[in-house]
Amino acid sequence: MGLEYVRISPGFERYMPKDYVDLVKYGQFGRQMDVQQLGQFKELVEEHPMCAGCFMAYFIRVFYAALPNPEDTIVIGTAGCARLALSQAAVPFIYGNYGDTNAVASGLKRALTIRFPDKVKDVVVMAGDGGLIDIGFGMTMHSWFRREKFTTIMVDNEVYGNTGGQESGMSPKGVQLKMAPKGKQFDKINAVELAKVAGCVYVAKLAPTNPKRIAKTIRRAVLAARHFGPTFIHAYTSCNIEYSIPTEKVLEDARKREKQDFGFYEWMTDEVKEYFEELERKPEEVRT
Ligand SMILES: Cc1ncc(C[n+]2csc(CCOP(=O)(O)OP(=O)(O)O)c2C)c(N)n1
Ligand code: SF4
Ligand SMILES: [Mg+2]
Repeated sequence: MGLEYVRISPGFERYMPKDYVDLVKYGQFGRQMDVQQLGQFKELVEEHPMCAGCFMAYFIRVFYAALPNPEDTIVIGTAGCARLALSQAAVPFIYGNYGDTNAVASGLKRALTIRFPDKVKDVVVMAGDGGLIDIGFGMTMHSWFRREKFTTIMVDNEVYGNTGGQESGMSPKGVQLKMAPKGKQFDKINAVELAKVAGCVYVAKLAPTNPKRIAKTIRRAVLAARHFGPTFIHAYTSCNIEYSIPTEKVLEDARKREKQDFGFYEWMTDEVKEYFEELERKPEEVRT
């Protein structure tokens, strides 16, 4: 990790794969890219085996473009659709057992802090609704109770997508799914309020309708975790397959869900607010 590992030793450029040379020359390492320039720079994730038109895949693309220091970031994932793309990105990725992301991230973040006391190393968990709020619930909550300094991003497609359509605690009440034909009997869990009472210092909820806002939210969550404590983003990332959303209707669906359950919401402690106000006056510190 770090720019010194990413850069190619002089004289070795012609022996390295072209994709890697391009990544170092035209990519994000050591630079802050504007998400609105997507398509004009070499991205950290360019290929993935997720379903065509999957909005979770789009969200992951924006996530990588938004990372403040990708060369010093480790991403933790678990079973579920997201890891299909996360494991193909040019950022170190750790794949734990299903549901244990926040326990793995806690240990990793502590170890990195001991190993690199003078350097910033960001740890980001990205996992599904099933992984974080159902099966991994205890580990998610306890990482927040302990105030572990990393970011948790829940890619909420309101279903167990990767295993063919079981309902999760995040599925909306009443919804019928392939493997939950009777319909969901109880309300969608309020993950944002849980995160606030459990000790997160920055919490946001969004639907992926505005890439600039997604990028800003991700950067804020990573920076706040770096300095203050656990941060959480609850992102709606629809599942075309299990909710039968045709690709051309994906954005329309996101706008609809935004009006219902995913209106943009951002909450932070006073300390974090002061930090961002200060940072806006001195934006060069974003890449500290
Ligand atoms: C311990 C364990 N239990 C169950 C599974 C099977 N499994 C793999 S993915 C998954 C559901 C994923 O749902 P979610 O976390 O919401 O992610 P999505 O695929 O919807 O993005 C399950 C139950 C597993 N891999 N490991
Ligand atoms: S099953 Fe759903 S969430 Fe998973 S890759 Fe396909 S569309 Fe995306
Ligand atoms: Mg899911």
